[in-house]
Amino acid sequence: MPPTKNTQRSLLRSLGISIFSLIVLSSIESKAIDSVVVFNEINYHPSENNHALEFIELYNQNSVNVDLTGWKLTGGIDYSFPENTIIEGRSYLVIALEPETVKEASDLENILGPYQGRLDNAGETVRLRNNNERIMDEITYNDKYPWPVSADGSGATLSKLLPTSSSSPPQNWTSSPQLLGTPGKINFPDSNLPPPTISVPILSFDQEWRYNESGVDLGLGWASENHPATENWKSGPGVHAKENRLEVDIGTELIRPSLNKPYVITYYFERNLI
Ligand SMILES: [Ca+2]
Ligand SMILES: [Ca+2]
Repeated sequence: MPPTKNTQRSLLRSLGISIFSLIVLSSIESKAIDSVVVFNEINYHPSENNHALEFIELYNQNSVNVDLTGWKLTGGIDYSFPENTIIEGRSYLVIALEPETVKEASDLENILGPYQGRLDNAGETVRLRNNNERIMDEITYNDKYPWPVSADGSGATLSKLLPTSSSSPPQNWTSSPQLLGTPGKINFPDSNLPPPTISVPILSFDQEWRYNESGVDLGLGWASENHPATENWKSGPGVHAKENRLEVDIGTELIRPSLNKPYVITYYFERNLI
């Protein structure tokens, strides 16, 4: 959400570090929006290299149903969710390369697919996009450390330890203790594992950001849309500032508001943290 006018005015008078605080606030909100339906289990390299058993399991971290109509899986594979595809709150949905084969090998009835392409045995990136093409979740798994190597061809699936965790850090994943994993079901129902301790840097100063300093009010719903590069949406590394007394290097110099027409009243920053 853009800051109010009063907030913005004080922001512009203060040091650039205040602008950086705005960036952090924007990113937290962005993550909260995007992290509802996530990858939870991936069978990318079934035993004996039997590709017919490949599948991806999604989990809805929210308590309300999510309509996946028009959503897609992209990257290493391609799949478009048909109309009226609902993933229920706190529930799972499986998409397979050969749905019938996975149905026979498990006791799960509702399996979507087939998807195009195959999940690379050595690792690749898979994305979940909503009907606005916005990336809702992303994973770049690998068959080498720090990813769990035990999920590479043993028959055990790559399984997330906690369904409420994010998909990017390899520390959040392990291998399923059983062949073919747990399609459509919680990965570790009887586990007494303590929550994993994970240290993940959320941001570094020099990461790339998309930003808009046009001065045009984009309205309250601006964060729910994708913003490809345009004249108004530019990208540049942090720190974003108009300030010459910072202790860190300025990666992207913003327009001095007093020189801008119209006068800039709101800056927008966005970044996909998944
Ligand atoms: Ca494969
Ligand atoms: Ca599962």
